[in-house]
Amino acid sequence: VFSTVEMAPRDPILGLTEAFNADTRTTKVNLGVGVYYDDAGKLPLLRAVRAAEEARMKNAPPRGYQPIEGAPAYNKAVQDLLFGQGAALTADGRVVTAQALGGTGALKIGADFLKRLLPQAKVYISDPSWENHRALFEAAGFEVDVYPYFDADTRGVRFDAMIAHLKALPASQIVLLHACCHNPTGADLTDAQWAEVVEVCKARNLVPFLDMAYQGFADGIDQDAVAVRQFVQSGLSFVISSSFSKSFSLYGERVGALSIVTASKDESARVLSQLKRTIRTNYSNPPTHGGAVVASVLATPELRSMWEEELGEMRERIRAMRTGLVDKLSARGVARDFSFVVRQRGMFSYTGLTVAQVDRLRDEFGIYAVSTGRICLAALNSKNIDYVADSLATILK
Ligand code: PLP
Ligand code: TYF
Repeated sequence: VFSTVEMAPRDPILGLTEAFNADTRTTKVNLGVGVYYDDAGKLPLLRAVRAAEEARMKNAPPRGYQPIEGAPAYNKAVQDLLFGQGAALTADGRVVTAQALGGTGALKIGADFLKRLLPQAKVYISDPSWENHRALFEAAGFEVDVYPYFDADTRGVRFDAMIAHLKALPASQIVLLHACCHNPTGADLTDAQWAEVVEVCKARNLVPFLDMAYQGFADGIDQDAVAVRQFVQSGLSFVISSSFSKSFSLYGERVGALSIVTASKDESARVLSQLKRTIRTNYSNPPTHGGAVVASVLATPELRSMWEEELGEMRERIRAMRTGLVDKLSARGVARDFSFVVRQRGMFSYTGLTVAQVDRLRDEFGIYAVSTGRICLAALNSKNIDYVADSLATILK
């Protein structure tokens, strides 16, 4: 039966890591995958996570099935982060949250749920977007199209074109928006621009789907939730996928959530019942450990402040790498203006490097970037930044 199976293309980003791992050069640097490494180049295990894990293991909890939508304490903690502690809409029962297998799992159950509700809708993603967005919504049966987003001249957002495009969409179309720290470009909307997007979504009766994979990586937990909070203010119903992969450095534990903001408590009950059906046919119920650790960190004041401090350290370190890289490039006489790297937010920057330059970086210097020119600033550190700056200066001369 399998003799006709053809080789599938590799994931462009994860495939890069395979090539990086096979590279024997000791100076190699992986700026490809979106993972936060500390200044020693290691994937951190956060102190708050470790403390919560130790406490949990000491209690040796049984591993029964979780509810289909995950643990209530976890889902409540997710809501408090997204909407703010004690938000009115959570108290009013207007949010349905289900623990999911990372942000990707949240997108998947969100997509499956919406496909049954709006079988004719198209999904609009930013141009460009995270590679998996298109693949995932297409796999759920949707046709996927793009709205203008990145401006290669300013390395910011083509906001007028984006708004014009959204304004021209028919009602009930699904619009996927990066809530903060846009992947892959690092170009985010301002608060005032979000207000306009919210306005258009409301006027055009669009279905906003916010993807929040990097809360806390731009300016702070509440500051990065500005888009979410503005949508709440508008009274619109919308969907959010969120992830703790980055903010808790729990990538492999697969901890995320899907939250759906509805018009009423009664609507929430019906939505939850349908969402549970979607989850049941995907994976039945989510795993216990990662969600329990996150919930306990968020609910235990000492661990919570420890986590906020560690998240702040990650955010500040990325910022320092952004300014460091820009300064070092200019110190090396690179004429091109890279100041946009400091304006961009989160882990990534669309650098404007060409495919040929990316190839050269890899072949000559063992520095891996995505072929689109995307680099992950969170992979730079005090030991490799000079080497990266030297190499970039060489290929840009
Ligand atoms: N959405 C965006 C924009 C991402 O960059 C990522 C990155 O991993 C995800 C979703 C997926 O998150 P997770 O790794 O938790 O599945
Ligand atoms: O964009 C990134 O690098 C991260 C990690 O299929 C990632 O979001 C990349 C590709 C993928 C899953 C995760």
